[in-house]
Amino acid sequence: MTNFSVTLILLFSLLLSHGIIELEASTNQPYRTGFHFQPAKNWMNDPNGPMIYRGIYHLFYQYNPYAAVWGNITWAHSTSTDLINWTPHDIALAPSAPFDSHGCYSGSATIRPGGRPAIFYTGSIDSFTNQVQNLAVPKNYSDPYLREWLKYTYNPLISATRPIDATSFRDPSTAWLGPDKRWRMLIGSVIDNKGSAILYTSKDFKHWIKVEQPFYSDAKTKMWECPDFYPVSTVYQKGVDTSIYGPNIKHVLKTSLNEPQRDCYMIGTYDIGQNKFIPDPESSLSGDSGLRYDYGKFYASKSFFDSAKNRRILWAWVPESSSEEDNKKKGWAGLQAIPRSLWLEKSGKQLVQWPAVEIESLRLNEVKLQNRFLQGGSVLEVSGITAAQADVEILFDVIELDRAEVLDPSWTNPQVLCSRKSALVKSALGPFGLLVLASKGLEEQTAVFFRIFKGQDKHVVLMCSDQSRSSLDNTNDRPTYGAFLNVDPVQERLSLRSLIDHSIVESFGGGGKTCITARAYPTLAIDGDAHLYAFNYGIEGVSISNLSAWSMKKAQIN
Ligand SMILES: *[C@@H]1O[C@H](CO)[C@@H](O)[C@H](O)[C@H]1NC(C)=O
Ligand SMILES: *[C@@H]1O[C@H](CO)[C@@H](O)[C@H](O)[C@H]1NC(C)=O
Ligand SMILES: CC(=O)N[C@H]1CO[C@H](CO)[C@@H](O)[C@@H]1O
Repeated sequence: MTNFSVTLILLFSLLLSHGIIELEASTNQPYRTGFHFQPAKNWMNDPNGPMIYRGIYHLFYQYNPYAAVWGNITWAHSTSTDLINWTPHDIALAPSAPFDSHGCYSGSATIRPGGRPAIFYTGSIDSFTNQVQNLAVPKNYSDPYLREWLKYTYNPLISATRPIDATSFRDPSTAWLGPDKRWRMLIGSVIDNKGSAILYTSKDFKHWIKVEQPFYSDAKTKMWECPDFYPVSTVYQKGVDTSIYGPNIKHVLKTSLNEPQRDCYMIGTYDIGQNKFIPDPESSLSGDSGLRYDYGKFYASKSFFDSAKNRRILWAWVPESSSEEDNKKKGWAGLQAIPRSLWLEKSGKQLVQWPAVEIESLRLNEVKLQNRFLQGGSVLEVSGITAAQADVEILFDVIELDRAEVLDPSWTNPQVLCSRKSALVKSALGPFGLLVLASKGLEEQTAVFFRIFKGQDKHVVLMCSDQSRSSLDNTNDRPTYGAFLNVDPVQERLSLRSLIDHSIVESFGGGGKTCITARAYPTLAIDGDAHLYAFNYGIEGVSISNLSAWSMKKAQIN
């Protein structure tokens, strides 16, 4: 971190003492969030065991109580009534027994019949990180905050058996109950170099039997972390309980894959008799067309069914892009993405995600623009909001689609295409979009934008998030992310929403069909010095048919 913050603190106290601005003076911690969940300090990674119990939302998460780096892993615990404002509780699970002496790793909650929650988590049992699976239950079911958890006496309940390697055996999923009254649960692994989800079944939740063949495995993947498996409705956007099986249902299987970290999913059919998942023909984990929840920084996600609002909510860890040294200096590392509702898109070929509606209660001072023409090479400032802590929605009208650049058939990898054609590279239609966390002189900016190409038989929309100029401090990782967006610009206007929060930008293209989350650590575009612009660096003009931007209130994030 740099020493300009001292100057800023002086400036802020000066302004504050004159009552000129009311922005929170967070200048010594310019990268802490205003409305994204994070603990007061130290290291956080995977979300664990999200659930709703007696009207209270619970989020547990992987947490090191002692430092801003990974280690000594426990389950920290917070609760909320609105998914936005959170109250911290004591650590729920910490290493204490031979079956978790070296760490309480990730796991999931299951609501059993009668509304009784239970947690399955991975225990690390030695310095080689050999792993087993353990059960914990609430000490007092009458406490809606579920503040104390009891580890089951007969843990571990599941240990690795050949050919599973106990160092690659973790992250139990939420369990589901089949029509045959047997519980089922997935555990992530890699067997014979094939990334795998292993299925276990149980009659009583305590004695678990491994199903011989993997639930699903893929030789093109390595270790599967945090498998998630759930039904989605083919007829409406509402979520359904994890145990639902029957007509008008498809299933989603998600895995978290490393190098690079990414959360990939497939849509398909669940054959409960054969204990197998059969992906739809066009659904695959690998290759340029593999589906991801988010094409930026977004890992180890976990979903749960919110029975109070009949929706499925997705949580995910958003790691830092700064150096470990910087993380130690700032005293914390890791954020959670804004919880998202998710559902199956009409085509049945992909999911759609959208920030939980509760987040809109933080919106303040709407600024609106309508029917503004952005000619090629122009930038338009959106002023009147706190641009470092904001929510913005924009709808573009593209008129001259005929002039779109032809997509070279070899350009199949959208991330490579976004890197090659950064925000500064002009084409006929695009880049156009938003410059967020931007400094006044645009030395710093995170560009979230579209580019339209003419494909074989239809137009192709590329969505990019370019961090290459997001910080003047080049010790930060500043990647460019990209994905294709399945919207036909002839039929539909292009929409983009970005949630901007000091060091994180979560962007949703086409109403949530393509999502990209990025981290940025500006040195100039901090707090009151952050700006927001709409831009069009393409040759052809585009219109902003609609733009709404809001300052966001601070949430109680812990
Ligand atoms: C259980 O929780 C309820 C509600 O918080 C509380 O009234 C009760 O005293 C608790 N019971 C025990 C044994 O702690
Ligand atoms: C602009 O946005 C508002 C609110 O999202 C919507 O009601 C209105 O129809 C939009 N107008 C146009 C021209 O799209
Ligand atoms: C405070 C504490 O318990 N720290 C421990 C964290 O883990 C390392 C090794 O993984 C131990 O050496 C520390 O004592």
